[in-house]
Amino acid sequence: MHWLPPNGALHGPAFDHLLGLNLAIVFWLFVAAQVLLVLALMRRGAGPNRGGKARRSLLIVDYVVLAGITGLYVWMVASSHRLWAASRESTVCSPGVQVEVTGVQFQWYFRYPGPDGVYGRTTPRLVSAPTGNPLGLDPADAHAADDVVTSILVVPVGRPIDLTLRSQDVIHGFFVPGMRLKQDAIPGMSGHLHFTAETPGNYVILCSQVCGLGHYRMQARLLAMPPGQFDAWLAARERALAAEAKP
Ligand SMILES: [Cu+2]
Repeated sequence: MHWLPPNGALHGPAFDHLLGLNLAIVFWLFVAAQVLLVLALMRRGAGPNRGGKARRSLLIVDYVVLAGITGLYVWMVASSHRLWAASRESTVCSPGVQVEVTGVQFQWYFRYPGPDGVYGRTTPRLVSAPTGNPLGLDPADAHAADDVVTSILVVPVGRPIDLTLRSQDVIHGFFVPGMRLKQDAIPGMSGHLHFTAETPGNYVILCSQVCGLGHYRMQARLLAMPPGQFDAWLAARERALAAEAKP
């Protein structure tokens, strides 16, 4: 659909098709409701209804139409569920890329688990953005030493991405229109979101929940790049981390 932002995700065309289909169904239901309304008004204007015939037409308008619309909505839910569930299963096939997304008033942070593949422990009392530890990484945990924290979400194209969504304070809405992704980040819970980027480029990341006074400026950037370039980028970040850690 021409009025949607350009799509960069593998599941995008299926999502756009479903959106168009749902909008078309709702549009024609609206038109049908208006036609029924006008017909009912015209019949009422034609004079008093007569006994059994009026009851029969009421039965058709009330129950048959109601059953039809209920069936249609059930079908709409069932047909969209597969697409919805595919992006929210709790596991992702290897070699997937793991990234943790954390919403904080009013900023998004992204964490890569590093070569060990395990996210290090975080502790709320260690959270300190001014000293470069916005997620509260615990230095006592060995897994935390190689965790790369960034304010831009860099992903490779063609590889499945497994996002773990978290929030440090209030409910934030992780929203990437160009990747057809939208899922809330809820404090105390970690949700999953899967996708595969297909087109390299820059995509805007927004917050779709009104999360406070600075909500309007809660934006970040998703950068999709070829896999080789992504590996080089991550390796450079790891080297910088190792150099920083050396006394
Ligand atoms: Cu927010």
